[in-house]
Amino acid sequence: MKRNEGLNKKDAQLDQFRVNDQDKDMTTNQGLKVSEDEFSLKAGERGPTLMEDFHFREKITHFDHERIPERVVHARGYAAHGEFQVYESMKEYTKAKFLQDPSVTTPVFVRFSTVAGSRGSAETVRDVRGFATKFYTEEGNFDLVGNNIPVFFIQDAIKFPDLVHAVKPEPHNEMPQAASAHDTFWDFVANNQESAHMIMWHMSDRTIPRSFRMMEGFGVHTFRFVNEEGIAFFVKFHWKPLLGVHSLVWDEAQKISGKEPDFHRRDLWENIEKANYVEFELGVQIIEEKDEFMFDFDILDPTKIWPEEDVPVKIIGKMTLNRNVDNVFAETEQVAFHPGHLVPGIDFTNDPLLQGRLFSYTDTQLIRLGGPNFHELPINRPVCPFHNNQRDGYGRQTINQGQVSYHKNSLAGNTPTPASEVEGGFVHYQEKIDGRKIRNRSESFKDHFSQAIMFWNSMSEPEKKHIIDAFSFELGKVKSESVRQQVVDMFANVSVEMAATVADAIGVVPPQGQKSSITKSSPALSQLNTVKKPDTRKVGVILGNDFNGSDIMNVLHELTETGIEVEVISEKFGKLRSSDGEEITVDQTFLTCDPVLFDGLYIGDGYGASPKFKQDTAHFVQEAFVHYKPIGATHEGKKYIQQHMICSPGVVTDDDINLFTKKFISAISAHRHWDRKVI
Ligand code: HDE
Repeated sequence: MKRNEGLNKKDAQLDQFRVNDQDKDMTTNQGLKVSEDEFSLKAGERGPTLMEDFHFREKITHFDHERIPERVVHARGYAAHGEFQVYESMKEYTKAKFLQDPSVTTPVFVRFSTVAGSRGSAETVRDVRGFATKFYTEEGNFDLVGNNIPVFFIQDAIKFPDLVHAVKPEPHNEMPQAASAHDTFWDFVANNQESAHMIMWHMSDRTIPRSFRMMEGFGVHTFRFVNEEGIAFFVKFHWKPLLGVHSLVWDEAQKISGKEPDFHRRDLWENIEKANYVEFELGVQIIEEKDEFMFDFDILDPTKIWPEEDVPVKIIGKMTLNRNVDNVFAETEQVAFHPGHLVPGIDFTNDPLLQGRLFSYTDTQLIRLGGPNFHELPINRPVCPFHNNQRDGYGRQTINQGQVSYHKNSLAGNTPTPASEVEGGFVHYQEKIDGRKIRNRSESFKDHFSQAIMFWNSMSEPEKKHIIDAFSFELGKVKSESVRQQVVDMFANVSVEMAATVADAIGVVPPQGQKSSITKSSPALSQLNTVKKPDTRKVGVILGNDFNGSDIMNVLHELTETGIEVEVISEKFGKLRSSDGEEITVDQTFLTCDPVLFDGLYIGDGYGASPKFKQDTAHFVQEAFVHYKPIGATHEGKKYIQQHMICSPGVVTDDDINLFTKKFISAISAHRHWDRKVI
């Protein structure tokens, strides 16, 4: 299957199910033309509705059954279609066909999600983000069901229900929604100390991403690559966003939850609609089998990373998300991912978290999608043919022909036939296993703090401050003083200084202890070291009538040319006129938008007269300032800025319009200006 062939195939497959109801006659589901859809059939104009009104009954019954159970975790998600291409053959490590030929394009479907909240919850809550990718390969579907954080809370899948019960709203009052800032979550943390490393990530800026397009993805578990010769390698998967890794600040994230609960999906949807396609590179870390025990952690432990400085991430391909779904329910809601959907050349390891997931994902689809035939839903169908003796069940769509539905048989020539390994049959990696049946965990899984310390050591000063603030917020919401104390005592194992600062903020006893002797850090973990680009940044442009047309239009033109999205904000919708005859359309009013919805602000010109305008501008500037955002100001805007804040990092006010534009674009690329004194 060469370039685009796979894509065309998936598209053609979906096409069979696409229906456009526009300009069509209305019918019942049996195809009968409907003559009236507003009045139920009654015995007389003011009489009772009649049972024989089959159209009414069909319509209401279907409506009554419109909802399916939401995912028990990752209920709120958003997805897009795209394609993947490998940069060079990975033959040396894996025989997976979609990783061999750089000219082959593989269709993909990616669903991003939050974990804890219900399907209608806000999107910028502090939470892990799911990052699940379905590759429709010619050898079957391969699902990489990962998160935006490379480690997990627990080491064994049997503890997953406990973790999820603890983080979900508390059962006696169903509060709080989509938040970990409550007693049961932190009680779980303090009493399950394997969560320490993950909690450091959870308290960091990683859990409040600016956009799905600006976060990393990780397969988390250690998988195996197996090549044609049968040689296996340990592998970890990474997705690296080409726009870099960027976050919101917590105050902003909370405000967005109210102002725009759909913030992340809107960002994804709008950027794809504008052809700002979303790009991630696929990276792999590879460890040879002989090196399995070379590290000071167990490489099968999902609470550990392989530091990139020790095991480099090899970039092997690129995924581009370039098409929005046609229908969110049919595609995003009905897609069924499973870490056990593999292709030859990729295999599992004994990571006990991964092993448990292999059971859970089919089981959950049975309840969610109502039976065993969810693989027949258009979004889940492989692009290659599938044949076996499985039959029947709720919602079966395939019309299997013939009398034989068993193996072995003679009536159908013993078909469908299993394929040997050389014919492409999946053969599990023949790892030698020799052990006793026990419920236990390896000693090598028992160090819970070294990598949590490494994470802390790797953070820049602003990132450390955000972590302390996040702990103080979350634990500040915990009512049990005992739980607060337990958590602070636990995190003294990471940094006594950090724990003492949090203890002080939340009113518990500061822990005693020594500074850790672990000094290792991994610069790759700090978001300060990420790619910084202006592309697709959203800048609000505050403007009024009589603005300086040539200068302002010039600035806006340059910003747009650089790939920055600009939206003109003013008092009223309509057109603004410049003093030199230019016209510009207002995209938002102060009422319909908010400073938290922009990456930066440009305070332009022409608003001197109205006190209300000044008041609204003050609110926008104040918010952008305290959220460390780039602020540019020229003309009247500059006068305003100078009255309120003199010369601060990320505030650009140069008179020379070309110099101004250059400096403002560079300030936008930097994303946030942490060296700004905000208080
Ligand atoms: Fe999941 N997880 N999970 N998970 N997970 C589900 O499957 C589960 C874990 C992840 O967009 C469920 O279809 C267990 C780690 C994503 O549709 C369920 C354990 C990682 C998604 C389930 C884990 C993930 C899910 C709920 C403990 C990162 C959303 C609905 C071992 C590597 C996929 C569903 C989508 C969804 C079980 C832990 C990622 C219940 C038992 C670790 C991205 O089956």
